[in-house]
Amino acid sequence: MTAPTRPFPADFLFGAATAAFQIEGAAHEDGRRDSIWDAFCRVPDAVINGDNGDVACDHYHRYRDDVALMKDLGLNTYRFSTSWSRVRPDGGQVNPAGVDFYKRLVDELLDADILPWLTLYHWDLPQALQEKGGWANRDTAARFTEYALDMHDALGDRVKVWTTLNEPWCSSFLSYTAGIHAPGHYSVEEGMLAAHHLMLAHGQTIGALRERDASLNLGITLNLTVADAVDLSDPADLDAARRIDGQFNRWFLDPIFRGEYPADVVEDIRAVDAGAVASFEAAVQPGDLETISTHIDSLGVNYYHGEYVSGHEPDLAPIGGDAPTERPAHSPFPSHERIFWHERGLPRTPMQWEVQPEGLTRLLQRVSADYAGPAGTALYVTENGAAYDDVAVIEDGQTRVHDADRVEFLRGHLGAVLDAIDAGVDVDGYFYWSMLDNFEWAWGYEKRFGIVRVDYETQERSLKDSGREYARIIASRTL
Ligand code: GBH
Repeated sequence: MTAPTRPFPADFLFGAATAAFQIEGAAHEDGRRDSIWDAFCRVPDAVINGDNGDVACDHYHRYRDDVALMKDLGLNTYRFSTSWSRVRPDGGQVNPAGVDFYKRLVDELLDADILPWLTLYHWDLPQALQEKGGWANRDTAARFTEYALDMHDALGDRVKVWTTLNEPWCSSFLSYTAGIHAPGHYSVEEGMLAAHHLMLAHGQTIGALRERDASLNLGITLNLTVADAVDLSDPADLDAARRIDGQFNRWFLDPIFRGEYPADVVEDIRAVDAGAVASFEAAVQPGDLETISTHIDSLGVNYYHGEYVSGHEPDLAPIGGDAPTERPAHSPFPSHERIFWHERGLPRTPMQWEVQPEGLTRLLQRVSADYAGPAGTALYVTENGAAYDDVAVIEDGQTRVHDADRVEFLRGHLGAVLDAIDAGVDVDGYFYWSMLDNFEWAWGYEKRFGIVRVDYETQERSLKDSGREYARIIASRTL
């Protein structure tokens, strides 16, 4: 008996994703200066093992080999980010040597017939701008648009897909409120201000790029989730799910697609920190929401896991489960006091994230029905993947990783995308996170998400079984 095969739509894009700070290394070369992540890596106990991005995957020097690997995999597209600290090392003056790296990378991708999918901000703010308040300072949004236009000057003739931000929830609440990501602050007020200024940066940059070239495909990537209540008949459980949905999803989707912040979330936060909300309300200037809700052509959905929550104890998953070190972590959710995580027996990855492919189907259906569909915005899964405890073995002189768990994760989530497509959702592509094992933020190099293994001693790359499986799926365009 042969297994049934499921075809993908003819123009569906298969990709893989990375981010500049996580792979490039060359942190002090060709004029690059510190980003907030370089600085944060020097904070005691901020990152496991005191790891940093100085070398990472040395992609800055090995990008040709890495693009060759992408070609072997058969990728249609590659999602990468550009480093603001390379391009404008102090947040101001342009550094041509930094820009040149991205010109070389894009040329290499185009030669390999791989569509470059460029993200302008994947969390690495120039440290010089953090010293002026970072994303809590409204001026940072204006600086971001200048940097975006530099990149467009350099690459606009060859790069047609532009994403403003990756996961603004992480660059605001995880970074300025929970203290888990750079710059490691613990302030609800700064988190809210950062989130608004990131949205503003997004909206005004979409407008500026569209004015330059109406044919560009412009969008943003959000980390979205499905929040399930433990007991659907318990108002406290439903309220916990509403709070999670509000703070992860609607806080960003509503301003972008509806031009408003969700009032229920504002009131939840006011109840615990009225000062933070007052300061946020003062920061939202007339016209901001109009700017933020500028039409986008594509919405990137990053999905890793769902949330299973109740309004009652016990709390089985630590709030802010992203904190791996001794350094204190606060909750990234300003209104978290009635949210408790429960166990539902799903498999978990070593990050303790639930494996729940079906959540991706429901998420895509919901985002399409409530937001992207009516707006005429295309949907892409711009990140999905898992860290597993990979074991490298040598067979016939070759390094192999038999990562059956990741193969199953990949197949499960691609199946979930097909289920969404079968249900009528228009999903135009999928990017596995990540192309390479890389610097996993506060987890340092301890967690490996790649379909390609990186040996950090030798920088040798080896295709894992999951990479081989992905290549087969891409070649046949069926699951
Ligand atoms: C992505 O973010 C990043 O874009 C990428 O750089 C990173 O390497 C990759 O994932 C793997 O981590 O309820 O507080 O425990 C991940 C998005 C959203 C996943 C929040 C973990 C847990 C939040 N994250 N989620 S909490």
